[in-house]
Amino acid sequence: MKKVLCAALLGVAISFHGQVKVQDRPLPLSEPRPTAATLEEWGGRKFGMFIHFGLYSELGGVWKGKPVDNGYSEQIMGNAPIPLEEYAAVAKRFDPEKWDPDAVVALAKAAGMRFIVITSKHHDGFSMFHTAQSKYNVVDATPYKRDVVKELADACRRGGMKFGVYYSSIDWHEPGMDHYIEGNSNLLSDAHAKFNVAQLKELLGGTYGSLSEIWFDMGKPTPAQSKLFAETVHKLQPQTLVSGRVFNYQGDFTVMGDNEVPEYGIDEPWQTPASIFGATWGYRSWQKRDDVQGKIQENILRLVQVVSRGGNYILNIGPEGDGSVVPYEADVLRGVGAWLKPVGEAIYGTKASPFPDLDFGYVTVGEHAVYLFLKNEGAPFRLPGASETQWTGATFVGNETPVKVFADGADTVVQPPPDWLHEFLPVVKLTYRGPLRVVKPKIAAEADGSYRLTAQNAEKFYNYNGFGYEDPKTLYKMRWEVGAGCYAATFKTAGSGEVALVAKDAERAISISDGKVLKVEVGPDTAFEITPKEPFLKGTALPLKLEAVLLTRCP
Ligand code: FHN
Repeated sequence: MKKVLCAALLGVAISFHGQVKVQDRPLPLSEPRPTAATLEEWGGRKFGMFIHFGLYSELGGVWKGKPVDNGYSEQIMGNAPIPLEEYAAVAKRFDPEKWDPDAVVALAKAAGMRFIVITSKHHDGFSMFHTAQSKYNVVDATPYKRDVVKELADACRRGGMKFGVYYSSIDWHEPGMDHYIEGNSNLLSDAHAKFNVAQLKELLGGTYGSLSEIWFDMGKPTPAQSKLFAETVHKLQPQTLVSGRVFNYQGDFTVMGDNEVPEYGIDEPWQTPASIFGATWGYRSWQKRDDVQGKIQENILRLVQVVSRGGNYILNIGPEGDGSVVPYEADVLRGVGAWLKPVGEAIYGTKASPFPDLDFGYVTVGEHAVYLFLKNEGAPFRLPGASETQWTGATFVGNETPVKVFADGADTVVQPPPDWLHEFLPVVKLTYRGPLRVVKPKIAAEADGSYRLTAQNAEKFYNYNGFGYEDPKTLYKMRWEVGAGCYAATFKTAGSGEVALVAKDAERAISISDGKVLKVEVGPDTAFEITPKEPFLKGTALPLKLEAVLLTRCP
């Protein structure tokens, strides 16, 4: 009864072993928040367009005739540095008459992107929307006089494209905040937090329609300020996702570091933001742009890596000061789209790979199908631990060429026909009936059948976007695959505390300290896991440093 009640209250997770267990992940934050269906839909979009567009686009990474190369070009004000009045004067000539929002939406579609997020205000504090909070905005301060964010929101609505905005919590245009500090981790005054809330109300009040996400970025808000920002968004639009860079664990999705593809699976919705050239997001007139094919392939690979680990990929363009899209960037996007179009079923709406890292490439999981993205010629390809799945066939996606699939021990072997590799990253679809059963490889046992579990050989799980940009992640779960049976577990720890031990069917709360010995049963389909004591909140770290757990067989 207790277990059923817990499962009902906390939700349940079905593991790839086909088992139902109490949810071993953080509890959601305060309501209202986006529903599970919204999160699922957001997670299924997989590929979107980021746009960094602002006064800095007009400068194109050049100040007083010289390239400024000591940081991102959208931060040229801080990098050059440019005095506030001189930077603000750029607005007088910012007239992006070639800005064509419908063409931008069409380009996103050609790339296979399913959402667009544009900078409504970057760190320079210049608003690209018609705010009533300051005249320092694109309508009141430029010859263009039109609301760029609104123009794009309307084009997205016309084109059936999801739309969101980037919002910098810091503002170099504010007195006392007018300079770059390390990590962009400026503290926010109460007055500035109020200013942000007033702008958020404008952005979410209806003028810009329903926002799919609001991409908070940077600054070092207090926990109360982060909560205030997230609550302001959700009160107005409960289904708008708040990015993790609102910090203090208040976001609805995790944001990786810039251009970072994580090495770990992550147990919550997440996104990798990427720029076409890692050194800038805003337009840089002097950027050397060559090898467009290489750039296309680099971005296809990053998209697939992110999707195979369960995330969304948002790829940036930096329009020029006249509003035009850099032709090279458009070519890269179209190139990715040309690859993606015939294999879209292997990307959109898929789930993360249940396999450990695979030498041949990447895997995603769809409806009764596993997709293999083949990086190299090393056929045949092996899927470890999947032989208990009832495979029903395999073909290349896009051209339906049949592929052989057969079992070899615990491996499933995939053998394409001779001369199969004609294009970059082809995709094979393996269909199956019933559940997808994948037995994870066990960690190596000692000669006497015992195990030494350490942080090094654990599968680790993190919460991201903690207290600030420099403190992005919290280790909250460690998991080890070991043989089934009864063990005496001896804990070696620095410190002591209460944790939950998940070993067979359910978790149990235990106090552990150095030298503690406990009897543990591990089931045939379960792993040995340590998490904070349940229920725990997003961001709760393990309360102690676990040096090792020695598992010796019961007599
Ligand atoms: O400081 C910003 C940067 O200019 C850019 O907007 C990126 C995009 O992820 N975010 C911050 C750095 O991570």
